[in-house]
Amino acid sequence: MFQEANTFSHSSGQESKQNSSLFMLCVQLFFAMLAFVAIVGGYFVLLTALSPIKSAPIAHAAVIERHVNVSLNIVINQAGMQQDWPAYSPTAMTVPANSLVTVTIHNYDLGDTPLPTNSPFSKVQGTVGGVATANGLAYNYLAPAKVAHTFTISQLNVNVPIPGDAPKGATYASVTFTFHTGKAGTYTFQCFDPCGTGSSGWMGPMMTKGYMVGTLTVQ
Ligand SMILES: [Cu+2]
Repeated sequence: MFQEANTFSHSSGQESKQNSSLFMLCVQLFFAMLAFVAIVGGYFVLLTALSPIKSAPIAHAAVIERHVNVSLNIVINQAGMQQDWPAYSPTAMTVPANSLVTVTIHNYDLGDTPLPTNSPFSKVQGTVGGVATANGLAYNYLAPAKVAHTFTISQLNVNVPIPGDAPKGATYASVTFTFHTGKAGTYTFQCFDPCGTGSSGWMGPMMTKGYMVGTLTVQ
């Protein structure tokens, strides 16, 4: 009995040594697993946190790739309209948001209405590349005296002066430019060249919807 107990106690001492190293091994394993979980978990947390940032430019680029073309005329003395009042035709356009819009304007109202010297509206602004093309030639500025109209969206800082000269034999001047639309909304496009009536040239068609003032719906 004593012997047994002694043996037991003896072997128990060995066992407790083994147990303690086994315990240490378990502790080490536990911490190793904890570290593993932390690293793997941390990786996925980081991946999740970064993924919107990584995917955002791609989504943005995909959206901006939408590219539409719109045609706009500047007409005068059309049936049913005030005599000698130039007008955009149409005066309502709808384009997609966050997109590129290429506008082609045919200006049938030839002849210039000079802008004041140093008018900011003689500069092309807010278009892709800061340029427009008139009758096949790129430009970023027109001499104030050589402007017939402008296509201006103040809210989007877009301004394109439109020449009053057509190529020989043509009945219109052709102007093309591209701009980015931003968020959806209702914008006004209008002329800032004093082509209207009154001593200032700012009355009549310049302030009347359906003439040199139009609505751009971005949706
Ligand atoms: Cu005008």
